[in-house]
Amino acid sequence: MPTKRILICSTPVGPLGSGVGGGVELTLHSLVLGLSGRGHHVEVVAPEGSLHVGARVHQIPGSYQVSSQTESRDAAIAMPPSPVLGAMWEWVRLHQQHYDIVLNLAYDWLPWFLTPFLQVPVAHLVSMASVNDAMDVALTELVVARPGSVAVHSFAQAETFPAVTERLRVLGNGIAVERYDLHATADEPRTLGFIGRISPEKGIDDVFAVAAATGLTVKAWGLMQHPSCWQAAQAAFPTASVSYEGFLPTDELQFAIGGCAAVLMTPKWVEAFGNVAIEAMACGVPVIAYRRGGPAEIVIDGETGFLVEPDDVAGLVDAVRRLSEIDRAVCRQQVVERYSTDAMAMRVDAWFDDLIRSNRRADASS
Ligand code: HBI
Repeated sequence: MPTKRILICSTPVGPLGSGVGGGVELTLHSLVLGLSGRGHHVEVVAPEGSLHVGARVHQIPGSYQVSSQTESRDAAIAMPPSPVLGAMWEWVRLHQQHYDIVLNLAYDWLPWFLTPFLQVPVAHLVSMASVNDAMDVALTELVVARPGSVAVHSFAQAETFPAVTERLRVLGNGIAVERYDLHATADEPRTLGFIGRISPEKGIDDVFAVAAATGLTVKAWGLMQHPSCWQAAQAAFPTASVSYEGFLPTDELQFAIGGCAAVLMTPKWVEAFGNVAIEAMACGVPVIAYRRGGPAEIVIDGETGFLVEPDDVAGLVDAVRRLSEIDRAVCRQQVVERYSTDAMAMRVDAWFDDLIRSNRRADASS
C-alpha cells in the first residue's frame, strides 16, 4: 500500500497535554510517531489549547465532553452547548477529501453514529471497556454498518462488548521505548509505584492497604481527579506511607518510576489495556497487577511481574515479597518486542489496509 494521508481525531474531554485524556494522549503520541515512522502523512484534530504532538494539530474550539466513565450505565447521551466534539467532526466532514483514512480515538456516541454519513473510511480505536448502554448499542450498530471498522486494545476489553466481541480487532498498544531507560536495579530503600488518575475505578485504597501491610513507601503519580478517594484511603490506612508525586509528563515520569521495586495496578474496572504496565516494564520495573482487564494480557506471571486474583490484597503483599525472582531486563525486552510504536503501527497499518480495501469493495458494489 502507498503512503497514507491519516487524520487522527483526539478525545473531546480536554486538550492534549492536560492529562484529562488519560491513556488516549499516550496512544495518540505513539500512533503519530509509529505511523509517521512508516512514511505516512499524519495530522491531528483536537480541542484548542492542545500541545504539539509531532504532527500538525488542527485546534478546534468548543465545550468539552463529560467523561463517559463517570456516567451511569443507563445515562442518555449528552452533548454540552457548542460541543467541541461536534465542531471536530464538522471539521472532518469539510476536509475529509484530503485524507485516505480517519482514525477516531474518542469514546463518544457522535463519531460512531456519523461514520456511515462520511465518504472517508473511519477507523475507531476504542479506548475503554463498556461503560454505558446507549454507547454499547451505538457500537453494535457501527460494527454492523461498517464491519472491521472498530478495534480495541485487549481481548478482555472486547469481552465487555458481548454483542460484538468476535467482530472487534484486538491491537494491544505501543510506546516509544527509546524514550524510556532501563533501570537495572531498584533504588534502596525499596519503594513501590502507582501511576494513574486518582479516581474510583483505579483502586487507590488497595494501594494504601499494601503500603500499610508491607511498611514500604508507595509513590503515586497521576492526575488527582478525585481527592475524596485519596482522603478516604488515608483515613482507612493511617499507618500507610503513600506520597502523592503529582502528574508528570512522560519523559519526567520514566525517570521517577525507574527506581521503583515494582508498580502496582489495582483496577476496579476492566482496564482496556494498561499503558502504565508497558511504561513501567520499559524501565525494567516489574508490574504487580490484578488478573483483570488489559494488564492480565501484558504481565507474564513470574517473568515480568505477578498477576494476583482481583481485590486480593494479601496476594499483592505476597507478590511484593517475591520481586527478587524477576529479571528487570526481561521486563524491558517484552516491551521492545511486543509494545513498541513500530510494532503497534504495523498492526494499525494492516488494519487500515483491510478497512480501505473493504470500503472500496463496498463503494464499488453500491
Ligand atoms: N469520555 N466522553 C468521553 N470521551 C472520551 O474520548 C474519553 C472519555 N473518558 C476517558 C477517556 N476518553 C480516556 O481518558 C480514556 O479512554 C483513556
